[in-house]
Amino acid sequence: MDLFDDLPLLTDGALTQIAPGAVLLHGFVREADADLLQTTRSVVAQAPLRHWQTPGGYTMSVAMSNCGALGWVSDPNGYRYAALDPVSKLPWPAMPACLLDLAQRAAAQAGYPHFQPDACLINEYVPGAKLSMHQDKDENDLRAPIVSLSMGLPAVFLFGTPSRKDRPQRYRLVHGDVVVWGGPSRLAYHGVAALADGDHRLLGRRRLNLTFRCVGSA
Ligand SMILES: O=C(O)CCC(=O)C(=O)O
Repeated sequence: MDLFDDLPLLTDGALTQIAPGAVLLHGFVREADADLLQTTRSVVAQAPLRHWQTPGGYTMSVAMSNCGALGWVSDPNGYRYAALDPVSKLPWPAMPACLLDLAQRAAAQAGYPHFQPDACLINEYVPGAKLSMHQDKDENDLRAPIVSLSMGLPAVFLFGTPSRKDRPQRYRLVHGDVVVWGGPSRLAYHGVAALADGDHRLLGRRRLNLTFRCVGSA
């Protein structure tokens, strides 16, 4: 059985409310996807993807980089945002205007106007890579939503509630989909199941995810 047989397929332009304050914008990026990818490639050419160590001593299966004023980093001392890339000791590349514009348009469509992200985490998944259930809670400003763009191979996104005890729902995310969550779902637990193998027309055997956040000042 195909991994996704039990998940509904929706058409571009459709919007699914996945939880209070949380929506999936199907096919939000229908055009200019190659340009967005090229822009992302130029960011990771400056700040290469790398596998962070977790505070528990594990190496993450997802490779990560950042652009924007602040970047999410992890090492045995903990998770945090940093203005400098700890590998190069340089500031993260600036957030390209087309990425900022995409994040702001998606947030507005989901009911969050005035979104001003200062951090964009770039996640690269290869087959088998996954992200365990977690909350995004390292940001100082929890009023702003999270905006998350999927490109490349499809993935199963797990989205729960702010309570770890609640069983998450599963959503199929394909190239061009955007998920936005905030308000009562801002601290919802979420994760990504192990990526199934495949061959995407632009990204081959990979999935890229761009997660925009407003970290804000304390
Ligand atoms: O890859 C995704 O779709 C989600 C990424 C995510 O949950 C995160 O970066 O916190």
